[in-house]
Parts: sequence; structure tokens; C-alpha cells
Amino acid sequence: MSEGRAAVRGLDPDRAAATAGPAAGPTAGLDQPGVDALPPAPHLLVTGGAGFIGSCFVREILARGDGTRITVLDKLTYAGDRANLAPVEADPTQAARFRFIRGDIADPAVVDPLVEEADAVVNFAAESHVDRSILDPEAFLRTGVFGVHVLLEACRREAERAAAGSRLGPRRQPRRAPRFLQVSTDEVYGSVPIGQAGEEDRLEPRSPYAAAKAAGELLVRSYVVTYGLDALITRGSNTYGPYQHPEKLIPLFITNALDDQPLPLYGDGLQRRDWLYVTDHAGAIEHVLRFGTSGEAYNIPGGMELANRELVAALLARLGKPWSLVRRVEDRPGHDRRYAMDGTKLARLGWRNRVPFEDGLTATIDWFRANERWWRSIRSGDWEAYYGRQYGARLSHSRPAPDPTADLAPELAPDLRTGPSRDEGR
Ligand code: NAD
Ligand code: TDX
Repeated sequence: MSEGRAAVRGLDPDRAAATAGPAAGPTAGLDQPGVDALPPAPHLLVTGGAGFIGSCFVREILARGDGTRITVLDKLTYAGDRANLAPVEADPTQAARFRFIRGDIADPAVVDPLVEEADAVVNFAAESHVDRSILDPEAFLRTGVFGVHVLLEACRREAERAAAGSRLGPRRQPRRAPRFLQVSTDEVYGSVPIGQAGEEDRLEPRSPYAAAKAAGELLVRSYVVTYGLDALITRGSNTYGPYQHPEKLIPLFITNALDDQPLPLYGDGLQRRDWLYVTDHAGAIEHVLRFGTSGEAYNIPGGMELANRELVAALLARLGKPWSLVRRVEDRPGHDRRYAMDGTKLARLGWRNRVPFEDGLTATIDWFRANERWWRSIRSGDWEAYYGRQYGARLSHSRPAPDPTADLAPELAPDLRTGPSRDEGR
């Protein structure tokens, strides 16, 4: 079994409990990257831990059974779902090391006591969908800027207590200040027409979502410089996998295709994204949390760059559905043409992604096929209003999208139909 398969295993909620138990951690098999910044059996505060990537982070760490305790603070917006944490709550040994609190990161009364108990805070909480940020930007700023500020203030207070010797652990031992990790995104660099963005490149966000993420990052940076906070930033690329909200490209197109519904491809479909499997994103975040240098940002690329229409062709081939489902619709305003990041800094820290794109895509499709109840319940209620607002007019003015496999020589077409290889995407 490849490492990729091993990481994919256990993501099915029904099987997770059966597969839980000691397993290779995200750092297993890598060069020793340095000193672990976390104490043994740490207590982590994971904000936004009921969402797509945050819940994967929680499930993966608790399934390891290494003594780590996790408190999740999540507002349960339309994007958060406690069902994403059901595998943890259903397993008594994991549940004993887990606590869920519903609340807002922008509320100091909730945040302060939780940060007081934590060895580290990992902030996944955000409004995360670019299209929604174009429709209604305000919530993006509230969580992405003010919410980050509240978390940072709580960490600053704890750092002051640690410096004064009054921050004590459960056995009244002196305790270090909490380490803070802000989960950010490749979108802060804006569109990257050629080459790859490095961590020192300028931030040039182009959507309200990306601007809120960039603002959150700048706040973190200011707390490192001004107050000496122990804080880091990760910039992950486009992430995919089980439990992703069906508003995003891959789950939207899988679930629409399963229902033989049209697939709304924006513009010419030649925008390029770099795809990262969710367990690799979660593993890299934990790796940076433990081994990263305070004050630094780390890119987390996926290593699989594809044009959207190539990705859609690969999805349809695996689903056994025809290209005729794909409709060319009006483009997203300000649509970033390409994201690409250099991953040298993270590789030097000792992290390697484990899940090849082919395995990740197959596992994702299998998961959505097997968990129809999960996605049908999300695609009900408010979903219809959102879908009508985002796609109603677009689909009624749509036209067929050119089939990317049609212009290829017949001997090349089968490769694309079964999905490009990992190396081809580099
Ligand atoms: P998601 O939308 O699936 O989950 C976000 C979670 O945050 C939800 O559970 C939601 O309820 C919670 N939340 C929102 N506002 C909150 C608030 N004010 N207080 C507490 N909880 C709140 O998002 P995701 O795709 O899992 O992304 C997680 C993080 O990773 C985000 O910060 C996002 O910017 C970043 N990111 C995502 C991707 C991607 O491709 N999905 C890539 C790079 C970075
Ligand atoms: O219906 C669609 N049609 C379409 O052509 C949707 C939803 C998307 N697209 C295109 C837009 C993008 O070029 O597909 C690409 C991927 O779109 P999204 O899934 O919306 O992701 P993106 O906008 O690239 O942002 C994602 O990656 C970075 C996440 O949603 C962010 O949270 C993350 O920070």
C-alpha cells in the first residue's frame, strides 16, 4: 500500500472508527527537521475545525492516539458541519481527548479562556468561497480580519503571562506562550502568470476573499514584529478531498455530474490551479506548527497544476459521464488566471506530500459516491437560493464548452481521459 493510500484510508466516516489507532504521523519517514515546538501530548485549539480542512486536521491527529488533546471552536456557519467530526465523536478514546465549542472567533468572551488553556492555536476559521466574497464581502472581513485580531490579542495576553511566570500548566508548571498558526492561501499572491510565487513575493490579492486573507496575514506579522508573538503562516494551494463543501469546483462538479446536472465552467476554462489533497494540506500545517520558525510564512503547493477544463475532463472520465454536461458560463469577475507556488522552503523543513493526484481524485469521487446523504443534506435549504443567485442567469445564458479532448491526437486523448500523471502536472 502506498503512503498515499495509507493517508486516504480512514476518511469514510463509517470506516474511520474501525481504522482509528496508532498510525504513521505526518512527520513519519522524513528527515528530522529540528526541534518540536510543541510539548508532549499538547492541547491544541483548532478554530474552524468543523470545516473541510480543519476537520481533516482534527480527525488525522486524534486517530493517531498520541495523547494530543483538541478543542474545536467553530461558529457552524453554512460551511461548518459537526457531522465532519462524527468519526472522532463516535470513538470513545478519541472523544475523551476532544471537545467541541460552538462560538465565534470574533468574540473575546469565548476565545480568551480557550486560548488560556492551549499550547497552540491553529486558525482555520474563515469564510472561504471566492464567489460568495464577490456577492457579500462583509462576513469575510469580520472573520478574516476582526476574528484574527481577537485571536491574536488573546495570544498576546498569554505571552505576557508566560513572560511574567504566571501562565501555568495543568500541574501548575510554568508554561510557554501559545504558538499561533494562521492558515492562509496561495490567493494572497494574486494571479501568477509565469513561474512560481515565493514566500517573499508581494501580496497582491484580487478578490475580497483574498484581501481578507492577506489582511489577516499582515496582522499576524505585525504581532510578531511588535509583540514578539510566536506565530507562523501557511499558504496552501487549492485543496480537494472528502467533506469539501459542494460550493467548490471539484465537489460541485462531482455532485452535479452524479445527478446529470450541467457543470458551469467559468469563461474559457483555461484558468490554472495547483491541486493539493486535503490530508497533505492538514499534515503540512501540523509539520509547520511543530517545526516552523516563528515569524515565517510557508507555501504548501500541491505539485499538480492543471487547467480547469483538464481537471473537469479527468473527473468526467472517472465518473463515466459525458463532456456534454459541461456548460461555458459567464466568467467570475476578477478571476485569477493562475496560481503557482514554490515549495522549496517547506521541503527544506522536511515535508513531502504523500498522496498522488490520481489516488486523491479517485478517493474523493469514491467518498462522494458513498456519502450521498452528507452532500444532499448540504445541497438543501439555503443552498438553492445561493445556487440560483450564483448560477441561475449564468446557466440560462450558457453554451456548450469546447471538449478539451476533441483536438488531441487519438493516441494522446486516452491519457487525459484517465487523468494526467503527477509529473505531467509539474
Ligand atoms: P470551510 O469553509 O470548509 O471551513 C471554514 C470553517 O470555519 C467552517 O467550519 C465555519 O463554520 C468556520 N467559521 C467561519 N467563520 C467562523 C467564525 N467567525 N468563528 C468560528 N468559526 C468560523 O473552509 P476550508 O476550505 O476548510 O478552509 C479552511 C481554511 O483554509 C480557511 O482559512 C481558508 O482560507 C484556508 N484555505 C483553504 C483552501 C481550500 O482550497 N479550501 C486552500 C488554502 C487555504
Ligand atoms: O462553478 C464553478 N466553475 C468554475 O469554473 C466554480 C465553483 C469554480 N470554477 C473555477 C474557478 C477557479 O478557477 O474553478 C477554479 C476553482 O474554483 P474554486 O473551487 O471556487 O476555488 P478557488 O477560487 O481557486 O479558491 C480555492 O483555493 C484557494 C478555495 O476556495 C479557497 O478557499 C482557497 O484559499
